[in-house]
Amino acid sequence: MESIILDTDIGLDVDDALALGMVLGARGDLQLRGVTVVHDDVRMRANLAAHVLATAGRTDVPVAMGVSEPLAEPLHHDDIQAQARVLPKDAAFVAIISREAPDFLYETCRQSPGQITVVAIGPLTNLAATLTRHPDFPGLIKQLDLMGGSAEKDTAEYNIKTDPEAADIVFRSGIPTRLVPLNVTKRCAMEDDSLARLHHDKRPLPALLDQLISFWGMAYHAPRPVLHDPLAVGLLTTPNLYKLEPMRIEVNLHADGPRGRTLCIPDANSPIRVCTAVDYAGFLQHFDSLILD
Ligand SMILES: [Ca+2]
Repeated sequence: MESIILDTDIGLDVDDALALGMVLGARGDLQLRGVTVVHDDVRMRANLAAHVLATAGRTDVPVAMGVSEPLAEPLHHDDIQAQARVLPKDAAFVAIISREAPDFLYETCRQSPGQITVVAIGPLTNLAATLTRHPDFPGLIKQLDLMGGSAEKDTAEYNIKTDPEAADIVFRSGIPTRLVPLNVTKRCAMEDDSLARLHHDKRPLPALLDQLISFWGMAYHAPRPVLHDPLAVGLLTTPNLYKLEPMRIEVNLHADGPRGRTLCIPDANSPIRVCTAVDYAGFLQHFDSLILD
């Protein structure tokens, strides 16, 4: 059983909710110790995370609000109203705690040193804040699994370009890290058959995920979710499907180039392992087995 904290920018793309659904479906393998939310409207994101958890009957999982503003990049506002339409009026969202995400991340890892994996599927601002506030954090966390960056030339992926300085702090921290980059994740979309099965699955959590996909799809004219963030969860639940290679990552912090571009350089001594290939068919089957009936 692996203990995890999910650090997410749930609310913009729908893949964060699907990643959370996958974690909840993997109850036998993953113990979810908490959810932390990051970037922009963290109150709305926390409400969404708490609502997904409550729908799955998991009000025992604490939700902590994190940092809204990137370290140096100006804040751009994510339009997260589409998925927020699912939120019940006047809900109490009892799982939301008063502690800030960076302190929650630190304290939870300190209670179980060397045992907790943080799965980070949003901009890395919360983790950078944790490292800045608590310099002993790298010795307490087990590992970091994240979706972000790209190994393609001159590509600045959303999570990194939203806060390049935070990503740079995290990549230099020495924390053992596994990373699934955009060039790998963008080829993995939910299939029609899975979407149809989700649509007809009347259990509360699948029904909510179906509704989130529907509102998101209407708002962004998107035909189907791409499973960027669920692929970061799969690193723990089906590691044998991934090919990983040690690399160091240099984040472009300059205005040109473009800013937030990641250079992945093979380096046998790096604590970071970058995914270069996934068995997509195997992953889609695994994803369905956790989400669907
Ligand atoms: Ca995300």
